[in-house]
Amino acid sequence: ERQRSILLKSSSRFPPPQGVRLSYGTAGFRADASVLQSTVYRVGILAALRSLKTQSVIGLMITASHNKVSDNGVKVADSSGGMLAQDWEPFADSIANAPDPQSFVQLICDFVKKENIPLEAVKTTGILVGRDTRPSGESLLEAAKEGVSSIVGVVAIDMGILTTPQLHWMVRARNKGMEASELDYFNQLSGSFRCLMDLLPQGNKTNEMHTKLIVDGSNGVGGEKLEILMKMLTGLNMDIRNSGKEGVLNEGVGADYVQKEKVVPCSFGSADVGIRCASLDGDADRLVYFSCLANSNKIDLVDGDKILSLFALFIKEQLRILNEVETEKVEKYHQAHLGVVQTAYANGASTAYLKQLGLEVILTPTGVKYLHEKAAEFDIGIYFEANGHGTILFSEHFIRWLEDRSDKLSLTSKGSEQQKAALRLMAVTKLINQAVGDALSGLLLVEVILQHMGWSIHQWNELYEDLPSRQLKVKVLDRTAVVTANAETVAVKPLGIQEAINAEIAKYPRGRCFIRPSGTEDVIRVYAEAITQEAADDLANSVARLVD
Ligand code: NG1
Ligand code: ZN
Repeated sequence: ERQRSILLKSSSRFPPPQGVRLSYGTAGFRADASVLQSTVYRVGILAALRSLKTQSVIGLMITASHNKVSDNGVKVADSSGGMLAQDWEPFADSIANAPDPQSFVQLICDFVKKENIPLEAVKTTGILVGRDTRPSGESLLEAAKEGVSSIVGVVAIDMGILTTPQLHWMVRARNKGMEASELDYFNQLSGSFRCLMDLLPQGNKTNEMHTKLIVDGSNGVGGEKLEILMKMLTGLNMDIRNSGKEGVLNEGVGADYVQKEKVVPCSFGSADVGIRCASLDGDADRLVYFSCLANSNKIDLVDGDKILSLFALFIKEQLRILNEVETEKVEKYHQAHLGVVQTAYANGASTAYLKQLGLEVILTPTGVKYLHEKAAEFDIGIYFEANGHGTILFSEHFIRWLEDRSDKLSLTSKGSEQQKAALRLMAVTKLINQAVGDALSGLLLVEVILQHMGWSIHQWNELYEDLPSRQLKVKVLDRTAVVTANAETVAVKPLGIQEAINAEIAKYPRGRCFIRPSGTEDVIRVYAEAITQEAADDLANSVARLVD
């Protein structure tokens, strides 16, 4: 009862906006920052309840990622460090849209009862709250804290400005009983990076041109964090631009812009031709690479699919070395189950390449939560969206086996190729973020693998040639009219539309096309692929007309 009156009182200070319907989409709530105060406050309460339910630390992140600076958003990092459990999403939707304090508090009480949420903390609970560099973040963070502390017994811990993956990493680390400050994060990344550098094959010294990297920080939080991290690293020659000191967040810069428009971001140009470049998004959970072309603002894009391919190749190679067992006496080796997870947006050439490497490739619907979930089913699961969000997950079982194996190898064959392979894999498990896709850790892994292979960005890019593709979005009144199946590759509604799409596809050799409702914008997205750019454009345009 005391709890009820606290909630009534505090929620009356956060009236919901009129006439706005919000939904916990692909990546939490997103909207114009001016309407989010009440939503963020309410998500603070949700996070606090989640913390009591799981009796663990939960995260709350205020960001709208690659969207424009006047937008903002809020999402919850679950106790594992991953996305909020999907069965709580409907509750998130209903509380965000409750029209008044009474109905809001009633929803909370009903949910607490239904979910059997203990209203006291037995184990370590608490909410880590973070935000990106958006100016609106400061007051939204206060609203989140108010929400959290209106649940008796749960405290909000203000982590300040962070990248989204840093916050997820911290939640995961806390719940594993590990140290989880920002410095711990930087120490783990730089330490494991150093370890991989020490294990580079002899003689793989690439020339100066190949070692230089220029990073586009999207005028967001990623650039400034990378500057700190860079000071802790040796063996990398990095020039960080668009780190937010001037220039507008995500405007003409960043991974989303570079990947969708396929042009150079601001402050890159002809002087950078031939040099390896990377681009982060506004909250640094996406990473793409590119190189500038001479006499043009176009780029050679090296997208998430190619990062995935590079990672897959490296891991596969280390597993192969590890499994080169000379005698039967050595214990039976572990057939690590390595798999990759993509969405329908993955370039068809990448999927063909990965399959040709003998890898198991799984498609899921768009949204990190789906990819992550699938990847977690493997011993080693690598997932990436084409837009550059992805990571590598290692199962606990595999990590234990690897630790054991590398202990034994250090006794029996210290310095052997096998021991090195084991140590490399161990370092990768620490370098690459196990909670969520992380542009900073991904960048370090790409860099060290390129040095390992002795490759330039061009050699990497030539692993396979992307099929020309086109992505369009069509503004519609009701995007829910489109319903998809089979990992979004088939539209089952409106009736008959898939047959019409198929008829278009049939006109183009190696044509592939699908439509789906966006989870973050009021649009239907159209994706098309074909053997020429012109054909891909035509196919996308004619299917867009079917949707309109
Ligand atoms: P929607 O708007 O559902 O397509 C976009 C991206 C997703 C994901 C989310 C969250 C594409 C085609 N879609 O989702 O991959 O990153 O935003 O940020 O890039
Ligand atoms: Zn992002």
